[in-house]
Amino acid sequence: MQKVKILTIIIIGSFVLMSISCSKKENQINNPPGGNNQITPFTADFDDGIFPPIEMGLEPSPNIYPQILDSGYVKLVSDTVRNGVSALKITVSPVFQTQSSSSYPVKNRIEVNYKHNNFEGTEVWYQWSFLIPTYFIELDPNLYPIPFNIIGQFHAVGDPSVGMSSGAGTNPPVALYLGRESASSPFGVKLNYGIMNDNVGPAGYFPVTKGEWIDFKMHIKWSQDNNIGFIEAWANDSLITGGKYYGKNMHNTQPHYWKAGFYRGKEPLLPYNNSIFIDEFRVGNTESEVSIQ
Ligand SMILES: [Ca+2]
Repeated sequence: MQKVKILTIIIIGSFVLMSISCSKKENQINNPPGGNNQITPFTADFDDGIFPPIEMGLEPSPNIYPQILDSGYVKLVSDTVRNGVSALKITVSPVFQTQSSSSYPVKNRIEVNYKHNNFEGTEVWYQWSFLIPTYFIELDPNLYPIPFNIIGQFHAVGDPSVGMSSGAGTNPPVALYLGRESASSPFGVKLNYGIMNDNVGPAGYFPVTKGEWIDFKMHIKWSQDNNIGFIEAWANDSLITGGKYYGKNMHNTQPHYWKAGFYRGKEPLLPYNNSIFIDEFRVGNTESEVSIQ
């Protein structure tokens, strides 16, 4: 696979975005709306050391950005890697708080974002490796029976043509919820899929063993049509969706973007930190282009 070491990542703490590039050359993926164009394969292996920011700062609290960098809540590590010499460690902390609007609860979140323009009609393969450390602190399932601890999601973008200034108020059409459904349920990830008020539901589940890497692979066709859009996904090469799981996965014509890290809510602000390691984020046209083996 052609390996293009360009990384465009945006770090969010609260509403803060930073785009960072550990690039060796520019790689822009530009698909015209409605097209079925081939995309340029992409790999973020986090092996290029410290990456320089190329974009940063959003309302309402841009000053939190240097806090993230200085405090090490997002950093490259060499002691826990899936491939190569380093991976990214992301740590959520009570100091990172976000609130979509005054009617929404305050939540803790810190994520890296990858923005690429996979427009409607595009069929894309994604691979993403992550590790939940053995010291991860779980929510009490008796207090929070439906954990809201999203470690990866595709987030919507506002469509000005339909009056949307941002993606706020939309749900992620693909989201990975980490936790337990009940005290007796296994620790793992629920893959939620669909557009709110229409077709949202669990599309798959897989257990998570703390301290072990999981290679999560997705095959998605982006569409606003229930009969065209689909996802099929694998965890460590085990199919978790029973084949292609169909349903619309776009709120509008604008391409969604990937976020990974922690977004936790539906519970009081938690007093502890939690970490996740990520490595080998890949995007391609075929399974072989994103295969990690
Ligand atoms: Ca790596």
